[in-house]
Amino acid sequence: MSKLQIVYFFLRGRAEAIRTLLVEQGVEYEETDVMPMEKWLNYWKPKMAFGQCPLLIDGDFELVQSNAILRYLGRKYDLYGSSIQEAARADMINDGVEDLRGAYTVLIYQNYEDGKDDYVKALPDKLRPFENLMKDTKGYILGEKMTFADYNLFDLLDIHLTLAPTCLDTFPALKSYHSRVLQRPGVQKRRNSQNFKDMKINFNGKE
Ligand code: GTS
Repeated sequence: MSKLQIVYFFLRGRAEAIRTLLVEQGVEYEETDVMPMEKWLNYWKPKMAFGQCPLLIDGDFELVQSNAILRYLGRKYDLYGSSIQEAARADMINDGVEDLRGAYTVLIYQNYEDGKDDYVKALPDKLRPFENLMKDTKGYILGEKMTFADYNLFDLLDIHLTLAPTCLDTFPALKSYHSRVLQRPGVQKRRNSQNFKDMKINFNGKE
C-alpha cells in the first residue's frame, strides 16, 4: 500500500493538525511541497478542486479542504467518537475552530500591522465559547479519547499563543487543555521533528 501523501506548502498552516494527527496515529506519510510558485500556479493549482491546498492523496483517492481531510482521517482512524452525538460535538467544535481560523487568516494575510491590536483585544470573546465548551472535561473534546477536532483545536490555540502569548491566562480549561495535548508523546514527536522546527506558521512569515 502506498503511503498517504500531503500536498501543501512547506508551512504549518492548514496542514499542521493533519500532520500531527498522522504522526500521533503512527501513520507514515509523504509530503509534496507545491512550491516554487511557478509550479504551484501552473501545475498544482489547476489540479486542486477549489484551486487551493492542502490535498491529501490516499491511494487513488484525492481530497482537498483541510476540514474534510481531518474528518476523513477521523473516520479512517477511529477519531470521531462513538455515537452520532459525540461526532456532532466534535463537528461543532471543529466548526468553531474554522470560524476563528478564518478570522486569524484574514488578520495574518490582510491586516496584520493595522489589525493586530484590535484582534488581540477581541480575542477573549472569541476564546470564551471554547472555554465554556471545554470547562467540564479533564481530557479532550469528548473526554478520554482524542478526536480529529482535538488536533485542530490544539493547533488553533497554539498559533494564538504565538500571536498573543498570554491569551489563555484567563481561560484555565483551555490553558490546561493546550498543555495536556502538547505533552502527548505523539504530539511531542511531531513538535521535536526537524520538519516541524523548520516550518513557518504562515506563508508571509507573520505570526
Ligand atoms: N478552505 C480551504 C481549506 O480549508 O483547505 C482553504 C485552503 C487555503 O486557503 N489554502 C491556501 C492556498 O492554497 C494556503 S493556506 O491559507 O492554507 O496557507 N493558497 C494559494 C492560492 O493560490 O490560493
